[in-house]
Formats: sequence, structure tokens, C-alpha cells
Amino acid sequence: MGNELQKAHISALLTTNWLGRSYQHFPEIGSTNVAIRQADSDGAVAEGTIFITEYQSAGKGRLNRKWEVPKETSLLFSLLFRPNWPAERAQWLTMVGCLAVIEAIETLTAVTVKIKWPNDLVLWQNDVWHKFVGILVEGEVVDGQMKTAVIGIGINVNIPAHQLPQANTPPTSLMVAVGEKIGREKLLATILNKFEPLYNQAHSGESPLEKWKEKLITIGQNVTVTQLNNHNQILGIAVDIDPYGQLIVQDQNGQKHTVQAGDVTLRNHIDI
Ligand code: BT5
Repeated sequence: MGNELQKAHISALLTTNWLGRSYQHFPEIGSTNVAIRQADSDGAVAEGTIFITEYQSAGKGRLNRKWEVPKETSLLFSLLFRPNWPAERAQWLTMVGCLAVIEAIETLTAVTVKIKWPNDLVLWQNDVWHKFVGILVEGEVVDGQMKTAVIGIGINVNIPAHQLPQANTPPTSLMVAVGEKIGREKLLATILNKFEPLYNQAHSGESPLEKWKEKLITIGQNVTVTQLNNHNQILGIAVDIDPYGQLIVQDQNGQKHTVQAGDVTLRNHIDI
């Protein structure tokens, strides 16, 4: 099909040493995250491998939510890493992914991209933050070390306004924001080219936290945190991020709570 992502085109644009060099393209698949983890069940997938597809029939968000995108319109891919870093750094891969996608989009377009804690990329449109990128990291921790981690990234690239999915945060696409189609191959190669050095820095022990924090829109906002284990709700203000990327929420009594990305949903009173 004429519109599919071509390995040769992408390889020609890559400046990476290892990221994205092993490339598996699927016209259609359940979920690239599930598929790459299954393929790696015996540890045989090379680090830096990308699984990419034109359509997911069972695209996954966090907490059993769905990621839905029309065929051949977007970027839907997963990358496999073997970080071997302490489990407390679990959020680092999400941070690196956020930064790589932001740097790539801001290199190729005039769009300004921000982060809605913990893993959404948003852009400002019609006086409201709109989500157009979702990131899902699934890792395997052995003896306190993150042995294998898969980062799945979904970017709404060329979805027309009338085909955007139903979503909690208003959805958009790059095409809707920019007013014209964006080349998916160039965007993917630029993301991978930005990703590899950012990952290498993190892998050598340099935290991506400060750079990531600069792009967050969540600090200072009123939030409702719903804890999954007991369904308790905390109403308060997001006041800071701790060194591991967890959100610190101050409730109405002045008490501070540390909120992990993995087990909460976050909503804003001001409807974002
Ligand atoms: C995410 O979850 O945002 C992570 C999405 C990760 C998708 C990638 S695609 C490649 C790889 N393979 C997979 O199977 N997954 C990864 P979460 O923060 O839970 O957000 C999910 C929510 O976003 C849904 O409940 C909807 O409200 C909304 N949503 C679904 N599809 C959307 C879209 N295309 N654009 C904007 N919002 C969407």
C-alpha cells in the first residue's frame, strides 16, 4: 500500500548507531507493545528494536484503557531496551520518550508541545490543552533492577478532525494543529535520532528529570487523584515532582501526598 511506512526510507534518514536499526513493520497487529514483549519472551529481541504498525486492533493505554487510531494515519510503535538501572528510575524511560518526541516535533514544526503528567503530550488549541501523544512503558524488574523495558508511543499525526477518537482529554492530531499533513517517515526518523543520545545520557546515570519537569503543565493545577487500590480521592494542588518523577499533591488540609504514575488517574478540576 502506497502510504505505508517504508523501512528503506526511514533507515536512510537515521543517524543512530543502534536504535531503530532492527525494524519490524506490521500492516496490522493487536498491540506493538504486546507483540514485542511476546517476541522477547526468551530474551532474543535485540536492544533498540522497533515494532511498528499501521493499525492496532487492541491498542493499549495505561490501566486497561484503549488507544484508538484510524489506519495509516499515525505513528504507533514500540522500542525495546535493557536499561539495567534501579527500579526507582522506572519513570526515566517515559521522560526520555517525552523529550525525544517533543524535540523532534519542535524541530520539524512550529508547534509547542508540553507534558501532562505523567505520560501525555499535549498542545494548546482553542484555549484548551489537547492530547495527541500517549506513552506506555512496561518494564520487567529483577532483583531491584529494570531488566527489560518496552516503551510504546502513539502519535496522532495525520488524523482528520472528524476521525479523532472519543477521549477524556480533548484529542487532536498534528495535522489538525499545523493545518497540513506531516511526513510520518521523517518524523519517526527524527524521533529515533533524538531518542538515542537522550537514552545514552540517562543510561550513563544523568537524570532526564529537570529537562522533563520544565515542560510539565501540571504543577500548580488543581487535581483530583483517584487511588486505584482503595478508590479514595485526594483533592488538592499538584505542588511538585519528587526526584523519581512522582507527583506531590497537597490536599485541602495542607497534607502532602506522593502519587505514583502507575496506580492513579489524574483529572483536572478545570477540565483538561
Ligand atoms: C496512553 O494511555 O496515553 C498510552 C497510549 C500508548 C499507545 C501506544 S501505541 C504503540 C504502543 N502499543 C500499544 O498497544 N500502546 C502503545 P492513557 O494515559 O491511559 O490514555 C488512554 C486514554 O487516552 C483513553 O482512555 C482515551 O480517553 C484517550 N485516547 C485513546 N486514543 C486516543 C488518541 N488516539 N488520541 C488521544 N487520546 C486518545
